[in-house]
Parts: sequence; structure tokens; C-alpha cells
Amino acid sequence: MTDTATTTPSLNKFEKFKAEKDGLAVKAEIEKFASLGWEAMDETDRDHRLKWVGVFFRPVTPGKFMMRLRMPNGILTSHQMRVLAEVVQRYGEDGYADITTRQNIQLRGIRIEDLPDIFNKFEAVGLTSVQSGMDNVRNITGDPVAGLDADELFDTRELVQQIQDMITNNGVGNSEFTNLPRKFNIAITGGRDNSVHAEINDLAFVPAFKEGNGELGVVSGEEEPAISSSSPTPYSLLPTPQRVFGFNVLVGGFFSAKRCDAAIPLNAWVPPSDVVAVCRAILEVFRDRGLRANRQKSRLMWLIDELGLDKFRSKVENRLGKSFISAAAKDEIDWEKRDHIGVYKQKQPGLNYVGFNVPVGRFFADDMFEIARLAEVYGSSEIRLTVEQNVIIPNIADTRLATFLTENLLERFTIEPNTLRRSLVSCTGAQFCNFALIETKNRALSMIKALESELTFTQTVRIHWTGCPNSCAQPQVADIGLMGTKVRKNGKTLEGVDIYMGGKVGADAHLGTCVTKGIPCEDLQPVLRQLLIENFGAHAKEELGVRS
Ligand code: SRM
Ligand code: SF4
Repeated sequence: MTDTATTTPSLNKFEKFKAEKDGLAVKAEIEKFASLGWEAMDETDRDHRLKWVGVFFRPVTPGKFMMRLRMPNGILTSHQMRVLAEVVQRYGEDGYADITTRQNIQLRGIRIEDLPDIFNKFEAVGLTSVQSGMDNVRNITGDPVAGLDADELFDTRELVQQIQDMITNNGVGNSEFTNLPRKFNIAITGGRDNSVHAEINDLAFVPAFKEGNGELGVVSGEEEPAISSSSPTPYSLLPTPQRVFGFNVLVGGFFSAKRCDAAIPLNAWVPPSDVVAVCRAILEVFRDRGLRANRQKSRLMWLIDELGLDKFRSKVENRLGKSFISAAAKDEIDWEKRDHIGVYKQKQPGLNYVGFNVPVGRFFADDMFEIARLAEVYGSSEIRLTVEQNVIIPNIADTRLATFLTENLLERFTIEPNTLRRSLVSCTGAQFCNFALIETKNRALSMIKALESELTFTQTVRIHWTGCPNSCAQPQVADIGLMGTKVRKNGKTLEGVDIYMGGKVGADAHLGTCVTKGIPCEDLQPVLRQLLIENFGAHAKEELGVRS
């Protein structure tokens, strides 16, 4: 009897259609779909399997698809940005792009007949959208200032790329990992401020030094055979008394409508050279042992609950072919989280990175062309994205900085945004997402504009708007998280929010919790105003004699 058989007493509808035909199979059928058109296509291919190549049918805007890319570590080139701009440009008012909460880009307005051309364009510049939706590993996040930050402990860029290449077979697609029980998030951070929100990922690597104490790994002798035919090789003795750099491993963090949990320590420390293998081993255990009966109980944490952490750990060790070294006593996350907005010196003398605010992460073709141009003219053609849905252009020479800062684009995408706008994050919401209970992005912008007109601030306040309990905009990590809901008022059903507070990011990160339920959006402004005054040191402008 196989592992899978023992853990899958019944198949839900998603498991059934995956078993009938692997999602990745649609890759070979794109030309056919393009000539058939979206209305004539098989519905399961259209509504579900296309997500394996990053193409999302939008029931809210039928015929206008969304495309989700992969941007390892949130990094792309100006050429790639230009191609993405060209793709959305052809759709006029329907065509634009959103920076996502996983350092990624989604394109809007895509027509199915254009997919063959779009995929060709992507391939020509090394872009891929493969395995970016459904039961796959999502975009892998890394430090947005990796390789630039003088204080970083490890440059995450190469590792993130290696993990993506392993999972996606260098962006072509890898059927080894296209039938996971559910989505899977991986983050790796080498900085001191946890800029990737490690704690909310199914698998995260956080920097940690291990003292060389002669610890020797021993395989735990459990029933499941290791994948490798050779005997498990223990880690070699760590040299004593050297401090060795590596990562503590966290597992099981996730948000869902039913349950939200921060990741827990696996009690494992791994050197950078083992990170890819550890990702593979954990994914294999999740793939082969993960729970598939109920999609609300399929994320990694449910498997960890079912097995117990120790048993889960030893199953991973068996896949890995060696036992883990126990976690380092402490990790190196000891800074407040940075947002990277503004001008910052790089570790390379004479160079700077500049982070600018893209309100709620949305930009249009003209903006994208302009960002590509600025990256080429002033930087090294590189563009970076943050999980706060903003953009960084690195490698701007001191001598070019002043001119760069006079560029028109920075009037709209400013490096000095107002306090609330600076940290505003929003998910897609009702405009395109059929799960949404409320409209988010436009409402988020008008709400902070109204609040900024009546309040002054002494500190940043991170406000995250998410359109439903799926929590794509991570309201649980925010100072104030707003989660869409429906409320009854005067006999009518209205758009409303549940309010979350207490999310802490950076060092000692922990999740916020729901403090107030069911505020109608039309009544929200005075509620937020009061919260900002009472909890975040905001002052009413009239009290201070300030005219707006
Ligand atoms: Fe998400 C589903 C958008 C980050 C939890 N998410 C969706 C879908 C695909 C639903 C749909 O088909 O309409 C949304 C697409 C709407 C659209 O048209 O854009 C969607 N999720 C997003 C994005 C675009 C929000 C944003 O505006 O930035 C983010 C894309 C990230 C990426 O580049 O891959 C996004 N989603 C997240 C995050 C945050 C994160 O990863 O840090 C979460 C919570 C963390 C987590 O997953 O543990 C998240 N999304 C979900 C869930 C709940 C998962 C669960 O286990 O139940 C769903 C629903 C589902 O998978 O069944 C979902
Ligand atoms: Fe859609 Fe809900 Fe995610 Fe917002 S939180 S993008 S509304 S699934």
C-alpha cells in the first residue's frame, strides 16, 4: 500500500480532476485553446488547470484572464518589465498589472487568443508563469535588498533561484511537484529584519549561526525508507569552536479562511548548501503524505498536526538522507522591519538603491515602460519588488542620484509618501476576485486619503486591506488589518470589515488577532480615526491648529 493511499480515504473534486489529468498538461494545449476561444474550452481546463501555467479565468470579467508570473526573490530585468508592459498595453483600459504580496506581478485583461504569443515573449526574456497557482509552490520570496544591504548575513538571490529551478525544472514545468495537496509558500531571508514575513510561510529559512560543538546528525531509524538507495549520510562534525552560518527552519505557517497559524520551528538548522535539498525533501513528504480529503485541511500544518512534529521531522530526514542538526539557539532576526522606501546606500561604494511607493501595487503599461527606462538609464537594468507591493531600483550611482530624483514618475510613485500611504497594502478584491466580499484597492486609497486629510501622524501605521478571510493581503501581520465581510444594517446587506490588530513584523514577529467584527465600510472612517488617535499617536488636525 502506498503512502498516498493510506492518507486519502476519499478524493475531493480538485483531487479528482487532478487525478484525471495533471494541470501541467495544458501547457501543450495552449495553441488549441487559443483557437477554440474561452467559451468553447473544457471548463475544468479553463477554470482550474490553466492556473498551472499561471493563467487565471476571472468569473468577474469572463474572457479577460489574469496572468500570475514567477519573480524569484522579487527581481526582474528592465527587458522583462518591458515585455510585461507590452503584453498589458494591447488591452487598453483593461490592461494593467499588480504587484502582489509575494514580490510578484500579475497581469490583467489577458485574452486567450494571445497566449501563444505571450508565452513566446516570456520565453525569449527568461520569464515564466509556470506552477504559480493552485496546488503548486507559489513565488519564492527573498530579501528585496539581497546583495545590496551592508548588514545582510546572506545574499538570498541564488538560493531562491535554485529552489525555483528545482521545483519548476528551470521554469519549464516539473510534474514531480504539480500535484501537491494544496498551495505551498516558501520564503528565505538572509537579512536581519525578516523582510519576507518568514512566519507566514509553509516553509521558511531564517538566518542563524550554529556554534561548532561537534554535533553529529544521526538518522532516526524510522520505518519509511529514504529515497536515496545509499545509506543516509550524517552531517559531518561541525568544526569546533567555529560559528557557522546557516538557517533555522520554520514550517507550517499559513492563512486560510478556516485557520491561521504562524510557522513553528522544525528544530533544524541547515547550511545554505542543503537548503534546496531540504525544500525538496519537505515537498516530497507533503506531496506523498499530505492530507487530500478536505481542502480546508490540506495545508502543511494539518499534516504536521496529524503526524506530530517529531514524526514529520524524521520523515523529512529520511527523504533527505541525513538527520538534521538541531536548531541554533537563536536566530539573527533582531531588527525592526524596513520598508525600503527612500534612498539608501548600498554596500557597494558609490551606489544607492531607491525604493518608491506604488499605491496598492497597481501600475499601467506607461508606468512599467518608465520604470524599465529608469532602471536602464540610472541603474543596472535591474528592478526589484517588495512584499509591500512597492518597487526598488538598485545600483544608482551617487553622481546620478540627484537627476534620478527629478524624474516625473517619482511624483506619482513617490519616495516620500504620506504616512498611511507608505505602508498601505491591499489585495485584489471585488474588482477581479470572485471570493471577494468587498472592493478593496480603490476603497483603501480613498480611505487613507480621507484619514490623512484630518489627522497628523508621528509614526507609520501599516494598514492592510484584504477582501475576504483568505487573507491574501495578510491582515494578521498589519498594525491594522481590515478583512472584508458582509454586514446587516437597517435591514440591508452591506460591505463591511472585521478589524485585526497587533500584528508584529520584523524581530519577534507574531500575528494580530480580530478585535472588532462587522463594521460597515460606510461607517469605518471614524472608527479608524479613533484607532489611529488612541493607539498610534495620531492627532486631529483641528486640535493642532493645522489647516488641511
Ligand atoms: Fe491569495 C486565492 C490573490 C497572496 C491566501 N489569491 C487567491 C486567488 C487566486 C483567488 C481567485 O482565484 O480569485 C486570488 C486571485 C485574485 C486576483 O485576480 O488577483 C488571490 N493572493 C492573491 C494576491 C494577488 C493578493 C495581492 O493582491 O497581492 C497574492 C498573490 C501572491 C503571488 O504572487 O503568488 C496572494 N494569498 C496570498 C497570501 C499572502 C502570502 O502568500 O504571503 C495568502 C495567505 C498566506 C497563505 O497562503 O498561507 C493567500 N489566496 C489565499 C487563499 C487561502 C489559502 C488556504 O489555504 O485556504 C486562497 C484560496 C484558496 O487557495 O483556496 C487564495
Ligand atoms: Fe480575493 Fe479574498 Fe484573496 Fe482578496 S483576500 S484576493 S478577495 S481571495
